Amino acid sequence: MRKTLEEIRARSLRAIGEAAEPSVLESLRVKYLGKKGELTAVLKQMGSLSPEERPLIGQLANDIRAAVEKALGDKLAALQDELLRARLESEAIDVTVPGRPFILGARHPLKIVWDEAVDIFVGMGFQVAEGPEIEYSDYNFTKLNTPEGHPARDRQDTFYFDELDSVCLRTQTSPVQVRVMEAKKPPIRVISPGRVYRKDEVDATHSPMFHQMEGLVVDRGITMGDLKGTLNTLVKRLYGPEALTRFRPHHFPFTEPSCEVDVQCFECRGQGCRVCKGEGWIELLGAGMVHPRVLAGCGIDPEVYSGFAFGVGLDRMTMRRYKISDLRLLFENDARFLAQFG
Ligand code: 2NM
Repeated sequence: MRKTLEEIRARSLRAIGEAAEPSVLESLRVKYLGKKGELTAVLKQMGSLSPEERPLIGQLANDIRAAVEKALGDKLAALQDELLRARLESEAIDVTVPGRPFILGARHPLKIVWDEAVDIFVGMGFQVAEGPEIEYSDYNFTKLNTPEGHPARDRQDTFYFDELDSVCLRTQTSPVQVRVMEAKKPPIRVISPGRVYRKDEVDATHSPMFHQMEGLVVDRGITMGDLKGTLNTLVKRLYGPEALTRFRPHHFPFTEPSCEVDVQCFECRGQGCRVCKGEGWIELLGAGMVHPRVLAGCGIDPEVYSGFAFGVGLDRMTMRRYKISDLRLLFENDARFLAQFG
C-alpha cells in the first residue's frame, strides 16, 4: 500500500507539473483527490492494515494529499501569472507613440460676418426668419410691387424653372418677409439672412449665388426716423461709434421713398482714396419705407400700419471687413484660405 501511495504521489505530481491549462488541473484534482479518486480508493482499503501500520499509512496519505493540493495551488497560480503576463504583453499600448494631428476647422469668414450682423439685430429685438430658396415668382416679384413685364423679372437675370416663369430661385430674401407679413400681425421685426441667386457671369465681384440679409419692421407709426436710427446703429456697431452715414435718394419697386446708405470711407475719412474709388463714401445697403401696395397685398392695412425695410449684401461686407479682393475666394473652399479666419 505504501508503494501504491508513493506511485500515486509521483504520477500526480508529474501530471500537475506538465499541465498547461487550469482546466487540466481541475480534472487532475478530481482524478486523484475526488470522492471517487485514486487516493480515496486506497484509503478505503485501510481496514485491511494492521493497527501498527494504520497510523503510519494514514499519515503518509495525508502528507500526499497535502503535497498534491499544494502542487495544484502553486501550479494554478503559476498558470494564471503566465496567462496575465501573455495578455499584458499582447494588449500592451505604447502611450509614447505620437498622436494623430487634430485639425480644427474654422468658421467661414462669411459666416462670421453673418453671425455678427444677426447678433446686432437680435440685440435690437429682431427675430430671424427663413424661407425657401426656390420661390414662386408671385412672392419673389409680384407681391413686392414688381409686376409681370417689369425689367427686374428679365429671363436674362433670373433662374426660372418653367416656361411660364412662375417658379424661380429667389433673387432676394424679401419673399421671406412677404411670407412673414402674410402669416403674422404687426408689430413685426424680422431679418432674413440667406442665399440668393442671379444669372451673373463669375468674376472678382460677381457670382450667380451670393448672400443677403434683409430686414423688415412694421407697426403703427413707423417712420423714416426709425429707419435711420436702426441703420445708424447697425453701422456704428459694425464700424465703430465714429462711423458717419449718408442717406441718398434711390428707387426700389417695393419701397417708397427709397434710399441707399453709405458709410464714410474709414481709410481716408472722406477725402477720397483707392478703397472708396475717390468717392469718400462707401455704399453699404439699400432701404426704404415699405410701399403701401406691398403692405396691402400682404393683408396689412397701410392706413393703420407703416414699415421700413432694408437689404444688405453679406459677401461685399465680408470682403471689405477682411480685405478680400476676389469674391471667388469665398466660394472655392480652399482650406488654406479658410484657415486664416477666426
Ligand atoms: C432692399 C432695399 C430696400 C426690402 C423690402 C422688403 C419688403 F418685403 F418689406 F417689401 N424686404 N426688403 C428691401 C427694401 C430690400 O434690398 C437692397
